[in-house]
Amino acid sequence: ANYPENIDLENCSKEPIHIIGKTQSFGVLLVCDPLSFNVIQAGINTPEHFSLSPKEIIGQPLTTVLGEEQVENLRSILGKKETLIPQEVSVKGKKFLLQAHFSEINLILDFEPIEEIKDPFFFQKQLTRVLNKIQDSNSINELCNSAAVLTREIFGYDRVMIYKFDEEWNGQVLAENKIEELESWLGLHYPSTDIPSQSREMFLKHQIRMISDVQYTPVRIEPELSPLTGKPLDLSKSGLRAVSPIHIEYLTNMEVGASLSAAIIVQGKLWGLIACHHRTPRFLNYYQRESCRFLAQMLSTELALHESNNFINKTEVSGRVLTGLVDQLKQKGDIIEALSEGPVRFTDLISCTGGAIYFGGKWKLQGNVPSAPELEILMNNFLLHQEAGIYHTRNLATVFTPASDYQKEASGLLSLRITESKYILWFRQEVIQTVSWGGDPNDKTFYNEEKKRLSPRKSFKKWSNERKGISEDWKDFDVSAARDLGDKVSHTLLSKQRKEITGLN
Ligand code: BLA
Repeated sequence: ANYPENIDLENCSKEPIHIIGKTQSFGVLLVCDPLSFNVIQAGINTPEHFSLSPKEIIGQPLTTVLGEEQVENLRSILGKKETLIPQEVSVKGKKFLLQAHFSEINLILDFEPIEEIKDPFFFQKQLTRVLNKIQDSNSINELCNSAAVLTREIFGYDRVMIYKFDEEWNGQVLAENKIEELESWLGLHYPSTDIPSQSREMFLKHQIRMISDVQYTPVRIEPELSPLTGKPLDLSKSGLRAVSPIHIEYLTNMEVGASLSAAIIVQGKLWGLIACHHRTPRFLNYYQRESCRFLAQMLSTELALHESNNFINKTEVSGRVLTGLVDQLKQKGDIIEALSEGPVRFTDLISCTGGAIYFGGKWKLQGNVPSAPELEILMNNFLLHQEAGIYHTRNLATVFTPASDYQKEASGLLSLRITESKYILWFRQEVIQTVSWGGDPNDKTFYNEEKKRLSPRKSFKKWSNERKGISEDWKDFDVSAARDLGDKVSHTLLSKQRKEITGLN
């Protein structure tokens, strides 16, 4: 293909989705000067919602839309800094939910039409059941399944998925609940570029995103630049923010008519999403969206609990191994011997297929590992240049090419440097995996001449490939076990030196 220069998937993360300058059409956006309360910008769909043309509103006092009393009310609420609490207002006899927030010095007002809510306590009535279901789960898998089922029951989308990110921000569908007609995407993988970094950051901050009608006509905001700042409006905090055209094309190719995504955040990090799809347009009002956000938070808390229990269990086991190693270090004069020849060995500390110790110019190898000369080259040409004392990878050959000679036994490496001439290494073998993707991630994108931009892949049909040269990944508790052993060995070394200097025993 003939790509213009500088067009590659990196460009996805440069899509300026926060200053898109348009809104979705399910509501109306107005911008006010917070001092005068004059309307300075407006979405051009005011006629549909307010029966007032943009000309009748822009440059006019906000009272033109809301009347004296409601504006006065808004003023006093803003004074109290309760900006994010939405207010029910009426415009020409029609009811709206008004959400006010600041974007720089622009006062942004989101208006969403609101109908009489049939059962305002619908979600609250489900709460006990939701909590019980979520807290009763015995595993992360069961938990994710329950969350998918509950989300679909309560919010009624055609397909609900629990989508989890990996370390490289690729993702996988861990759980799914859907209407029968749709084909299953359970277990499928998707590349990181499908949800670029700026979109993930937005989820971390705002947690929920509704696209109520994928086939909507984007609504322009007039004038384009804020008269207060002279810049495009940052719409990050507005629920009405229009959608990146690339993503609209993506959803269209997926035959999705509406989506709702809620962030799953574990220990401050975006762990995944509750991703909901509907084949036709679907609108949830603000209160329903907040309920979904809340459900995602309950799921997040429970996931954090499962993950930390897992961590505690693993560290309990490695704690016992470490105690054994420390006893051996106290008893034996030789550190290599203490770590590799007693009833407990350093390779028992961390799940691995082999290990190596380099101490005082000598190698001690255990299990299935590369040869000493190969390790010597790895150490001198690669490990010595790593800044951190602990280095790990599940894919050594991609960062250090000579390692492709021994990738079968050593795709994964966890390295602990005690001093420049003292190393402990753990290896993990290659695990060849068949990975199924939602569409071939290699031809996901092409440059669309007509649209002058990237287009997402057309097909999301299952596509499988084999992953080679990759081991099981190293977990936080593996790294923390290595760190603990490093501390103990350093301590032993120090006290030995002290004894040698003072001659005490
Ligand atoms: C946004 N991409 C998203 C979002 C999801 C996905 C969930 C958040 C918005 C939403 O809720 O719809 C991706 N959706 C998925 C995946 C599954 C799913 C993986 O259901 C799996 C089942 N996308 C591309 C390419 C680019 C791109 C090539 O495929 C860039 C060139 C961009 N995706 C992109 C952008 C957004 C996005 C810019 C942000 C959209 C917005 O908020 O305006």
